[in-house]
Amino acid sequence: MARKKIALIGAGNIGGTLAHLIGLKELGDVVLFDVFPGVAAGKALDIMQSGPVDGFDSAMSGTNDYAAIAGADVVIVTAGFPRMPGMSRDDLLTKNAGVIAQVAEGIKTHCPDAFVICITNPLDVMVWVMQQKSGLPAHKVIGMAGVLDSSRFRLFLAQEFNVSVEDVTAFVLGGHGDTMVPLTRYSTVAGIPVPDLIKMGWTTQEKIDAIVARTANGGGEIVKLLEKGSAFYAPAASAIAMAEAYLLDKKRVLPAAVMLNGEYGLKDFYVGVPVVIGAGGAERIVEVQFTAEEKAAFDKSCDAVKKLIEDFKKLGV
Ligand code: TXD
Repeated sequence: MARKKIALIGAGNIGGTLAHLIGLKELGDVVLFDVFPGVAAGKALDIMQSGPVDGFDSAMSGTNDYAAIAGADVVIVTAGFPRMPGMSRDDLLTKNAGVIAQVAEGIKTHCPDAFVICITNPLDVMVWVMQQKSGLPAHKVIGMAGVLDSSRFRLFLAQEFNVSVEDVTAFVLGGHGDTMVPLTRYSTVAGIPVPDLIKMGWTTQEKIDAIVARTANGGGEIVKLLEKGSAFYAPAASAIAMAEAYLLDKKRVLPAAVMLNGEYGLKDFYVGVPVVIGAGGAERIVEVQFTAEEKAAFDKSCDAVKKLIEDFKKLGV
């Protein structure tokens, strides 16, 4: 069987890291697409040259020609502009919506059967634009944010409890970042929910509140440290977990931005919820029962996403 083909649209920090991980995990061949084809080709060649050392054979190439993504099985999209000092969220929305519309056209023309994972910010709106403009079925177009947010949450919880990250699970919902909704009663250490761990004296509510706040600001904390650019190792690892779930039909239950179709009482827009990812794409949305407090937080998060979609519609891109 031929190796799988994975197209990475955007060969920046996340794009390059994605390509490296794909090689190391032997997930398939890679086409790196960027408006700067030299950067894409340079990274492709550099990573391929690590293959003999690390023992992988993935073929990698860089391009600015959409024809090169023809027949891709998976497309991961990071193309766009980062937020610069002085730029408003609306500026980012306008610029990146135009980029995503172009990318959607390229995918629609050259690989309409692909599974598409969108990463570009503002995430929940960009993935919606991708689905609308590409016309691909909604279960084949999803957004990465929840895996990253929950991975950050898991790390901070593991550090608080001094246990392995492997034994910590976390459950987050809602839009990416600020409005993320962590469900602590579904977040556990080896199956023991966080509220029980508070009762057991392992931690305090105050400490958990601080961890939740740090998680929601997880991206900002890194932007501040890096001074230029945003997080890329953990975002890339998160998207790879989603691609792997699809390519290997693992049916993993991961939080992702998906198109809701009546679930959680909502329709026709993307927001982060847990979903089963397998060979069918986003195969099944997990709908949990909220407490009143959780529902209020989720509604607030959805309202923030809806407001951005309304802003986008006014742009007429
Ligand atoms: O959880 C999440 N979803 C995120 C999202 C976590 C971290 C970062 N997140 C967002 O991902 C971030 O706000 C950005 O919107 C994207 C990509 O982040 P990255 O760090 O990789 O940004 P870079 O290094 O600036 O790379 C973007 C590349 C760069 O090489 C540009 O030349 C290219 O995108 N670019 C394009 N490629 C193709 N087509 C077009 N039109 C285009 N415009 C820019």
